Amino acid sequence: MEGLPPSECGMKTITKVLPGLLLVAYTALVPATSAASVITRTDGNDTPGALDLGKVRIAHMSRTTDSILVQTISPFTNRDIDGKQGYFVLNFSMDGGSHVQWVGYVFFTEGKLRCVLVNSRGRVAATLRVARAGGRGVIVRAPHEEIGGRSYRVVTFSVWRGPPCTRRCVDSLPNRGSLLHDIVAPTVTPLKFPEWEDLSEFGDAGGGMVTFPVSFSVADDKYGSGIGRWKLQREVGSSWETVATGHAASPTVQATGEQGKTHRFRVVVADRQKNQAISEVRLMSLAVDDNSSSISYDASWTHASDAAWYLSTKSLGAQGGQLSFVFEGDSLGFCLGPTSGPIAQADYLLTPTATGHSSEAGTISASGSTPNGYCTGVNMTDMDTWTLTLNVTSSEPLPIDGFFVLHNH
Ligand SMILES: [Ca+2]
Ligand SMILES: [Ca+2]
Ligand SMILES: [Ca+2]
Repeated sequence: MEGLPPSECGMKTITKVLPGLLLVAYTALVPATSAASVITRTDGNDTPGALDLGKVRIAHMSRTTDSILVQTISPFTNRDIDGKQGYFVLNFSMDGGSHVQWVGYVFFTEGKLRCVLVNSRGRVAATLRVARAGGRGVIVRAPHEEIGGRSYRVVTFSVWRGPPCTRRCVDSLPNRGSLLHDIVAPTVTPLKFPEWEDLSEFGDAGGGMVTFPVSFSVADDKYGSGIGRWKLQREVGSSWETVATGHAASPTVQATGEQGKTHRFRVVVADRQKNQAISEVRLMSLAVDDNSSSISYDASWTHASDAAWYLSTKSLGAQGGQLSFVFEGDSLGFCLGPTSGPIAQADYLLTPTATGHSSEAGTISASGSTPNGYCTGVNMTDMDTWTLTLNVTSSEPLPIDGFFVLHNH
């Protein structure tokens, strides 16, 4: 008997170890994020003068920079936006629209189009790159780091001090409220599976399949657009299949897996502006139940129902009783439970299929103080298809609840 090694791959970290047995692990992949939203708002012919606003479009130029297009209904000249007769204003709010943290002024002076970003104290904080976008627009390049690096709200204005306006005409877009641009992907907490000892959490789905709950939480940034949808996914072959989708912030989802297999799960979540994050991958190993058709028992065994055991089944082997179990892997966990009091023991022999691999032999035991869900493991030197032969040697019957089959190499 020895502890199972924690290495299925270099990035794996043990999260749960029972005596001699690794149960659940995860790969600590860096969550991936992506962004795709484009915010467009149009406005009618509602303001006199040369700078009646018609459209604003906010989009990602790259992962770190946005483009903000401000377009009028009619063409305007550079002279129309000389900063005295006319100019554009962009109000940026980083706190959901409660306050304006930065104001961008767009105007043409000394032969150049400029966008000056002024902070709430009236000081110039930065200059942003800006260019003409045809005869009716300007396009401002807004690096996220210059505007706070958070989801923001923006309101655009045009100011015109020429005919037919006697003093000045101001148009705003939108006319009410502000435009949200969410630039921050949601977050996902690590997936939680039931502990192996929580045996009642596992359900028999028939056909060698087991149901169990998966829990996690998703959250969007404070002033973001909110959670749009999450997908819980399980890897099947080389692709990810969606197990469940939803909107709830802290869901518990019933997932299904195959006895004797280690399954890989992840969550993909997007906010309402399609910023997407993919969680780290977490692994869930499911035991083979003692009731599985893959285990052969001789007539010395009795099989009973008991809600306190894995999938509500247990098998008791009388002295001299034998079972055999063929599996592929390089670690085996024997899951036992309490006896009527005295110690029960069995000898086991693990026989490899491949020539050149060594067999393994040993003894397992359980007693009245053995808790339900107790597992003890053995590591083999090689990955192989193994045949387990187990012989009960004690007069006290040996209680078997199931087996863990793991791949650690
Ligand atoms: Ca307008
Ligand atoms: Ca967000
Ligand atoms: Ca069982």
